[in-house]
Amino acid sequence: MKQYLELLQDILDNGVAKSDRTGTGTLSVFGRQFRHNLDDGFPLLTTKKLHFKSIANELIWFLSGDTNTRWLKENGVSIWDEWATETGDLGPLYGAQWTAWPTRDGGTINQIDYVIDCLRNNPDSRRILFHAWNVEFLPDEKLSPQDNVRAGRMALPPCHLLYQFYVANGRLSSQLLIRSSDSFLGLPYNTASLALLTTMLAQQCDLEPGEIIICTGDSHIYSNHLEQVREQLSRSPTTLPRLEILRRPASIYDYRFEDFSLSGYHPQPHIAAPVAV
Ligand code: THF
Repeated sequence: MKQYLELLQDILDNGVAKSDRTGTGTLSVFGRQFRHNLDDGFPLLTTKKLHFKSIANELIWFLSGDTNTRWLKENGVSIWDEWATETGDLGPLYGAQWTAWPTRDGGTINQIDYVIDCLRNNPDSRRILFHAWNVEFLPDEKLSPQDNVRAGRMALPPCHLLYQFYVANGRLSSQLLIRSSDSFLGLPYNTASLALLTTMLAQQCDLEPGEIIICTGDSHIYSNHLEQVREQLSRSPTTLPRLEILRRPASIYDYRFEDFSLSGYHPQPHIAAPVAV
């Protein structure tokens, strides 16, 4: 994905040194966008090996409404461990807001059901979106992630927060706003996750996958990822893999990792980097 490498170069060239919540330090630019046509292949980086299983299982976990790391761990995914309590809880973040946004009367709203209903019955709508930024449950910045969870808040505020969908000529496109983009570690995950979600929604709604568009707010590289970024920029992207979904699950909530078949993924070696907590 050339656009992704161009963004990394842009941050190196134009980034301003900024401090951040985690105390690590970043180079940062504001407001960037890139797009990818899903006909051109599945957007999983070829310039470093990505763990597709973590990406797919994280998405399945979000859609299940689960906000505890137990299921993730059982399925070989450790990317949320740093922020969880001893019992694995992360508070009401993504999965909770996507599928069970709390209402005034004590009920919940499933925003994913709403999106599917719109895609099937009102595909020209300009309101086909779901949002994770539920201000009432955002963490208190003075508390640790774990203390926030104990106080009934999210361990972390959502990074990828607004997902919007668009249908034209039988094709489903999507646009995602990432307010804070860890461009070396998180952004490749978020990009592949959006592509996977778009492909799943298209299958469920009898549409073809179209384009994905990623919009990033604070687009940064952590100071302890600079060497890794330079290594990655020295590599050339190769042909993207293809994603096939092997069956049509009964609903968007019934996908399993085994349903996804990725072919032709021949990435260059993994580049390890520490995650800022
Ligand atoms: N916090 C920070 N600092 N960066 C993020 O990208 C991030 N997220 C989620 C929440 N907080 C964040 C967590 N997502 C990795 C990838 C995604 C994460 C967290 C960590 C990571 O370390 N990836 C390794 C491999 C690890 C593995 O697959 O087991 C990698 O090399 O890609 C972004 O939404």
